[in-house]
Amino acid sequence: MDAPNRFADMPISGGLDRILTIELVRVTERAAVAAARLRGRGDEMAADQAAVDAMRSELNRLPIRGTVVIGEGERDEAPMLYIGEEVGTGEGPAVDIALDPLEGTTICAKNLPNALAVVAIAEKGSLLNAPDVYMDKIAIGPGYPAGTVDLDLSPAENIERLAKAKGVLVDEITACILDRPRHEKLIEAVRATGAAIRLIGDGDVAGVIHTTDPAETGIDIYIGSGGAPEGVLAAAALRCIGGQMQGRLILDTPEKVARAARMGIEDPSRVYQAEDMAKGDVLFAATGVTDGNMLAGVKFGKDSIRTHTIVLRSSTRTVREIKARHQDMDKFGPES
Ligand code: VTB
Repeated sequence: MDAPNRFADMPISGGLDRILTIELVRVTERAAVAAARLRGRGDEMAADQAAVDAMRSELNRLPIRGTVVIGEGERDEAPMLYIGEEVGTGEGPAVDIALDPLEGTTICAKNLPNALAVVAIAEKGSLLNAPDVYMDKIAIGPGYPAGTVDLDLSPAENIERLAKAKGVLVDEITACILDRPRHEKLIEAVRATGAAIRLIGDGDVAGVIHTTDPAETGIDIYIGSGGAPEGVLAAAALRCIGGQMQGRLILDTPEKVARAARMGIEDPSRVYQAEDMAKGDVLFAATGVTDGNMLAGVKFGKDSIRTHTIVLRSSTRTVREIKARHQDMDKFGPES
C-alpha cells in the first residue's frame, strides 16, 4: 500500500506552488556567487552587473510568468531586470517579482558585512509598486503586541514602548540605523533614551530582517529612511517570518508625487503596514554575499563553492536555511 501523502492536505490552490520555494534558492545563490567573485574589489558597478546577469538567467529558468515590479530601475535606466520586464519560462503562475541582485553594492565592494542577493515572489498584483524614492521605515520582530511601535510616534516613544513590551530596560535595546547625515537628529534622539545604535553603511533589507532574531543578531528595531524598493523587499521577508513593519514614502516634491501617482499611489502620505506592501502568499529568498549577522557569505574552496541562503514562505511561515556546497563549479562560470 502507498504511504499516506502527508502533504496532500496542504493548501496549494490560491497560493504559489510550493516547489517554487526551493527553486527560488537557486536564483539568489547564483547571483550571490557572481557578486562574491567581485567582493572587495572596490568596483560596485561590476559586482552589481555580475549579480544582475546571474539572477536574470536563473529567473528565466523558473516555471513562472513573472513581471519585475521592484527591480533595477525604470526601463530607460536599466537594461536588465527593469520594472515591467517579463521573466520566467512563460508557463506557470503569473507572479510579481521584487528583486535586488546585490543589496549593498558598496558593502560588497568594500567586503563589509551583510551584502545579500535578494528576491521575493508574490501573486500578481500583490506587491507595492514603489517608486525609487526614500521611505521612512520602522520594524520590529515577532512576539510583540500589535501597534507596539508606530511611525507617528517619536523615536524615544518607540524605543520605550518596545523595551516595555520586551520586558527589558531601555538601555538593553539596540536600534539599527543607516549611517547618513539625514539621520543625525534620529540618532541623537535614540541615544538620548540610553538605547544602543548599530550604525550600518548600507543594507537596510538585512537591517530589517535582523530584527526578527535579536538573540542572534543583537538588533531589536530598525528605524530610519532608506530606499522604498528595499522597503518592499524587507516587508516581504517580514510577512514570512512575522514581525511588524510600517513604511511611508517620502514624496517631498511635486515631481515625486506625480511619479508615485503614475505607479498607482493615490495617497502620498499613506502609512503602509508590511501586509499592504506584500500581500497574499509571498516567497522570499536571500543568499549571503559577504559574511553577515544571519547569513554567511559565499566561500570559494578549491573544489566547491559554499552558499548560505534563507528561504521563507508566508502562507506556512516556514523558515528554511539552506547551506549548499556546489561541486559543479562550471555552473557558476560566466558563460553558463
Ligand atoms: C538603503 C540601503 C541600500 O540605499 O536603502 C540605501 O539598504 C538608501 O539610500 O543598500 P541612500 O544610500 O541614498 O541613503 C542602499 O544603500 C543602496 O541601495
